[in-house]
Amino acid sequence: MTLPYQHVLKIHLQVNDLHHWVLGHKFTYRMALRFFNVICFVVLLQLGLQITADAFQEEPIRLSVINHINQQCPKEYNAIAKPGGVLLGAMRRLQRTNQDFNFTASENPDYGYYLESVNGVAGNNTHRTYWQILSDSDGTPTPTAVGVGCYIPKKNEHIIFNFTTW
Ligand code: B12
Repeated sequence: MTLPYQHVLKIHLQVNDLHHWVLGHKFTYRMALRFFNVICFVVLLQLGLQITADAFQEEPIRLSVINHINQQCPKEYNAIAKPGGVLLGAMRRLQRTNQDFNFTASENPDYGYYLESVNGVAGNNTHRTYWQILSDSDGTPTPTAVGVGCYIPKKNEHIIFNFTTW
């Protein structure tokens, strides 16, 4: 049976061995401290660079939801798109981070994603209603030529989801 003081002695001897090994290799505590500082500096530098790179990887866009049919107040959101990324990505990101915005979309084999509903209001074939997608970059809202799964918004672009009839 090993007594507790024997354990302490064993650890002490092992630490001593390590200390001798360290000294034998001319590796002082001061050097260890300097090494630790360099590691910390490199890690912090990398973290800083990563944060800066991420900031450049984001393109803000403005999303408006207009529903005159149900006499709802227009809503506006700030969303983040990736450079060259599709509108659907920015919408999904917004949905994850803002409880006030939600949507559903269905996949179409030919044209990508069809925007079915926004904030709980869905288009309806009987009533001939749908969510029109408009881009308002120059003050004249214009329907996009493709759907949310294919449309690539530009930085600071204003996108409008307009509930209307066809
Ligand atoms: C009628 C029509 C509509 C109607 C569909 C109503 C209905 N339920 O019937 C309405 C007005 C809703 C519509 C909306 C849009 N449309 Co449209 N539409 C057409 C059109 C003229 C005929 C489609 C059709 O009936 N085909 C015959 C049936 C039997 O085939 P189908 O495959 O079942 O058709 C369905 C799909 O086409 C789907 N659909 C219609 N438009 C769109 C758009 C997208 C992005 C998706 C995923 C599906 C989809 O709805 C049809 C009925 O279920 C086509 C052009 C054409 N000549 O094909 C454009 C067309 C498909 N639409 C187009 C576009 C861009 C849109 C919008 C994105 C416009 C906008 N900026 O708002 C929106 C969709 C918005 C959203 N909520 O996602 C483009 C798609 C181009 C692309 N490469 O993505 C097309 C090709 C016209 C064009 N050349 O610009 N559309």
